[in-house]
Amino acid sequence: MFSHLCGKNSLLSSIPNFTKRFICKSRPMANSRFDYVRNFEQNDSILPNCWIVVRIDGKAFHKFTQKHDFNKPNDDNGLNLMSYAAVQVLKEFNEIVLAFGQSDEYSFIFHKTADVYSRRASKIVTCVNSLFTSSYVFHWGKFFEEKQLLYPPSFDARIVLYPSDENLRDYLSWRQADTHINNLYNTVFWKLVLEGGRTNTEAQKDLSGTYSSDKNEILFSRFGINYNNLPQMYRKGTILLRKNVEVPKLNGYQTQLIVPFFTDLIQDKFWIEHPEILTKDKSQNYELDDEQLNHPIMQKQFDIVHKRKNNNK
Ligand SMILES: Nc1nc2c(ncn2[C@@H]2O[C@H](COP(=O)(O)OP(=O)(O)OP(=O)(O)O)[C@@H](O)[C@H]2O)c(=O)[nH]1
Ligand SMILES: [Mg+2]
Repeated sequence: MFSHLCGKNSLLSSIPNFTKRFICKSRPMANSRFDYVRNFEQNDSILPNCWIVVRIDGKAFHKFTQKHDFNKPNDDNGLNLMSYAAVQVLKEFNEIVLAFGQSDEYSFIFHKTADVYSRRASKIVTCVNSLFTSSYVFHWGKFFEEKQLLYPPSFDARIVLYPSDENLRDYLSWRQADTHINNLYNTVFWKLVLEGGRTNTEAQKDLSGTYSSDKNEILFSRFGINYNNLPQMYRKGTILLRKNVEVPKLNGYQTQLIVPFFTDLIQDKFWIEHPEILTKDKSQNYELDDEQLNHPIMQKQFDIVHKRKNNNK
């Protein structure tokens, strides 16, 4: 609309840049009698200096995972697709210092100093959720080559503030403890149903009122499974952190990537080993272990770096 005024050879070309920016970007003056409705919009800026947690959770994923024939109780491709969708969110929002995922949920932790969208709650929660959801759909075929996506999945999302580092650590410990409780239950439940000849209702009854030790015992004595030997990803969930890592086959080239960890975050050890989460210092140099090197979400990030490097040649 203002191009004749603001173009390269326009009348304004001799005016200083900051003045031009003002003239070209300022809106026309309020001239509609409907303008007052903007005053109904609420300011939903959240408190400063608090950790911001956005948690997304799959809507009716008991049905979604059934319709898409996910392995029970854990489907590696499904869990890795969740993590790869989360990687896209971390790449977009550089103030996220950690993400934690399990089952159909992911929590994203923005550093307490984050200034994302001037800390407007609905803007943050909706943008994180929609990027996560669209990434889940967009990258589906990379994880399920043979399986068609039958209908569009959706996720709910909430935003929660934690005023202290201790509260934040307790939040993450709560999610990780929940991962263990659910996974132990689901592992025994599906063993009883799929291999123990019990119906869903019978298995549910078998497990009602049992303690962890009872479930471990059923797994060991009836199915020869030592729960502690099951993959850490199932028992502890997936933690995503930013790290400077060496990209294989590039002569020692290092770059920042999003690395999955399958480890305990309840004890102090994790927080001592990764101090940058709380301090928001620069990402540390990190040497990937074999599990991380071969993990699909690392492999996909390496492919992107390789492509970028090849295109620059
Ligand atoms: N088979 C299988 N199911 C999974 C997997 N991950 C998540 N699920 C299913 O997803 C459900 C997630 O639990 P909830 O979030 O409490 O249940 P929901 O059905 O999504 O319900 P709402 O979140 O309330 O909409 C689990 O109970 C499982 O049924 C997986 O790897 N394999
Ligand atoms: Mg759910």
